[in-house]
Amino acid sequence: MTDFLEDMQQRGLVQQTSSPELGEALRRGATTGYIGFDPTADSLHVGSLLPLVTLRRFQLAGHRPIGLVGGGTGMIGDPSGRESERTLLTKEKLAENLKGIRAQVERFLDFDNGALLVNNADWLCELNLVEFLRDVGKHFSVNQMIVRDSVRMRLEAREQGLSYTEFTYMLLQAYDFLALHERYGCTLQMGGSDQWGNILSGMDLIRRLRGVETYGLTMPLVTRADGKKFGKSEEGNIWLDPARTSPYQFYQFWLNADDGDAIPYLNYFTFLSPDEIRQAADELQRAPEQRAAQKLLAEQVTRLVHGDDALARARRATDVLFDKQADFGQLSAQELREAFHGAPTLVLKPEHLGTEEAALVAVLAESGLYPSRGRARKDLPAGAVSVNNNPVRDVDYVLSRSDVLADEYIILRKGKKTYFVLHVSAGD
Ligand code: 383
Repeated sequence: MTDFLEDMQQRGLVQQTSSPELGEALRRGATTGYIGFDPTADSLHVGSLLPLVTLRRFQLAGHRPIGLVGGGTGMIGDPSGRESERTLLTKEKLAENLKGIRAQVERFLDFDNGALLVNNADWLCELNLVEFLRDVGKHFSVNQMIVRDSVRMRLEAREQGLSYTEFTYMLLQAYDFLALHERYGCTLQMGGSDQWGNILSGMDLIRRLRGVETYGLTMPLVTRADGKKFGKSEEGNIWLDPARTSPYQFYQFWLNADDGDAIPYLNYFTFLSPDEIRQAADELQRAPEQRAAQKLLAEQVTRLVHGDDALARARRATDVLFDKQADFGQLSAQELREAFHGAPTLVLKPEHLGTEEAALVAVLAESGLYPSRGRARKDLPAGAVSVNNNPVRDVDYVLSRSDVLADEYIILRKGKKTYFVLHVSAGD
């Protein structure tokens, strides 16, 4: 058995622990611990990756992880860290979200070796209000609840306030810990530092009702050296769902990590040993321009989340797209799709290739890259536009069959990095 807590500490992953005895308890033997994920969207994003990786780390260290999806708590909405009241999700939307998140949590757990995946709707949705208030509510002091960060912040910002519904959230999460304690002997709850209050509430409830000491551990908020918010690119959130953030974009996100972030992220998000990470740190210091640490990071995390094949495609697309002379013709349709995922697209009918409709200036105007054909015509001779990475200066250029990559795409670029994808397809 690896020492889970020591490993977490070494990696800089421990923000708070409930008591100094946690390490001892973990060393005594296999421990059951859980982390919860609410179905607020149909995919998790990299903000939830740390807890997911931690569940896996917990299991690899010889303990039993429980991944919990919040089919019940998702109906209410956690006020922790939120500045304003959430809008309730419909039951249909919740069911859809739950499906997506469940599948993502599953990937990180090894069910053949004892891991569990549970849904708190199974017990929360059975509760009877009056009994709940008598059995559980009675143990919560409103006086204490209102000084917890999640509640206090919303009470101070009076114009936002907090509904009775969200105020109750803490009790439900506390009840979950109790339910998992009863059902599976769970004695540890982990989460991000925003979850500290909810975790303490659960420990309190178990102590009062069962006279048992349980444990809590939180992880720090992941930060960025440049002070920006972690987990966002210019285009928005970095999601774990490949349909939202393609494996290529995911790979690029990690590859672009700041020098100051690469080593902490290797510690947080990979299973590499301290020795391997130290080596990466040395290399980063010796030859920062090689970005070896970032490459290692991008490789490890993309493989973990999307698998080997997706990683191979992302690397190939990266090699080609970042080579000034590269021939885009080397890429497969899927590689192109993933690389240009989210770029604006226009459908071009195959029968229009080689005709007036496929005149480059016409397409540039229609795509919106230029406000008019005239403006495009003016810019082309300077080499401002490229087709499949080749500058086209001829104002009379007509796109033809031979420009179509992988039987499907033509990639236009204006300036250094404004891309536009022409999808050659008979459909509309
Ligand atoms: C629900 C029921 C439980 C235990 C936990 C929950 C979810 C929890 C919550 N967590 C966040 C979420 O779901 O809201 N109340 O978006 C995030 N987590 C994890 C981690 C994190 C937290 O899923 O800090 C980031 O990912 O704890 O914000 O019985």
